[in-house]
Amino acid sequence: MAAVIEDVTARRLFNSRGEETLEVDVVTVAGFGRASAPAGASRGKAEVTSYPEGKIGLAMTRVEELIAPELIGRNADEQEEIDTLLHEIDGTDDFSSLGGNTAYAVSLAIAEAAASSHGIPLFQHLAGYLVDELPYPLGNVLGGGRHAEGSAPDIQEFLILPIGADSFLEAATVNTLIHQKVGSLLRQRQTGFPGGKGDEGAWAPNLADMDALEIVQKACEGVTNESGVECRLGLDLAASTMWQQKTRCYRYNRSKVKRDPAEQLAFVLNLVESFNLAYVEDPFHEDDYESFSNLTGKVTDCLVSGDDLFVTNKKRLARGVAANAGNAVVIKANQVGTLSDAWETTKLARRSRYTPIISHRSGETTGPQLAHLSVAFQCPIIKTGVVGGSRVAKINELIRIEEMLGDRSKMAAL
Ligand code: 2PG
Ligand code: MG
Repeated sequence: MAAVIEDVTARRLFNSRGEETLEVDVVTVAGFGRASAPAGASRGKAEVTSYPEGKIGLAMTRVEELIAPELIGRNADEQEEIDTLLHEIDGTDDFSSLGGNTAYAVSLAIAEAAASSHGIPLFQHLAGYLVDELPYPLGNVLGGGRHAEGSAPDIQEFLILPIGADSFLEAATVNTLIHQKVGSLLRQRQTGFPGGKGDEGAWAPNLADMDALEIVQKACEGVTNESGVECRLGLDLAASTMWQQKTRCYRYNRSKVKRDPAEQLAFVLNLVESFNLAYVEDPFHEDDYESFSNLTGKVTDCLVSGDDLFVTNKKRLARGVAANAGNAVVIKANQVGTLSDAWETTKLARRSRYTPIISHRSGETTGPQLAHLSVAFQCPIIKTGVVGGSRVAKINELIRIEEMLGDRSKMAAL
């Protein structure tokens, strides 16, 4: 009885970019759940539709008029059934009637309300008592592309992965130290560096891609030496944002270079080798399974990850697995709408030996739940930024989860 739903309401509030977003409250007999939806800037074209045509206003009406009446009286423990019901109420293939973000906020608020009704943490409600692994935080320390403006680098995210950390707290500490060191190296290099940051709290300097990589490498090596914790580099090229269908080239605006798919492959391969990259996300545009496959066949000890390519969609991932188009997949539940959909894709990833990387969006809220999803979905890596309130909300929650697990906690196997 504790988790029987008594009320479902929605409100309009703001994400970290100051854009309007949706928050949903779910009240049960003995608990309460609240969840809000994030937003992407470099969105995959196969993602579900974020909001219906009428935006947040219509999404709120849909929660009130279509979703709440169906959910009131049901049990919030029935996550899968409720997620299926959201699909049925929506009635489209891409959540364009309710909005994927509406479905996501409802789905997550339901899970949160169920956990609260039973007085247990969200990750244990979703996955049970036995889960005990913490993910490594893949931290964004420098960036450009769609997440910044002006003459920031063309590449969207320069990432770090503290693979040698023994605990989540240590891993998070190392990431903050590297973020700080990148900042001081930038100040040394550019007198008058104004300290600007992009959407995810990563530094957004006036710098070319290669110079940016060298700075992050230097910071990473410095902190690795000082702390004794091995740390490696990664990139999210978000290549769909550079791809020009007309000329069939990737256009690097800042460096004024165009690369055709073969040149892009050679460029990325050279970066992987020269900087010993542990992680490369979206090195090619979202329909180029073939280049993903070529790169995957050529690298060793590097995760080749699809974000815009797979959009957390099980069918697209299955196609990728068949084509050997990577060895890792970004999991963003709002790309598919519900927790159950995201979990299905995560399970397929694991069965196919693809590393699932759970991820924030560039426009985030301060909701901490991504931390719980990372542990419950047993993702060995979480991509959630290093600094900024909405990023630290997830990092700090993982520190709390690690404390909660006590002696049982361990870092995931990479
Ligand atoms: C990405 C994300 C998050 P966005 O491309 O991986 O870092 O950006 O949310 O803008 O899609
Ligand atoms: Mg990405």
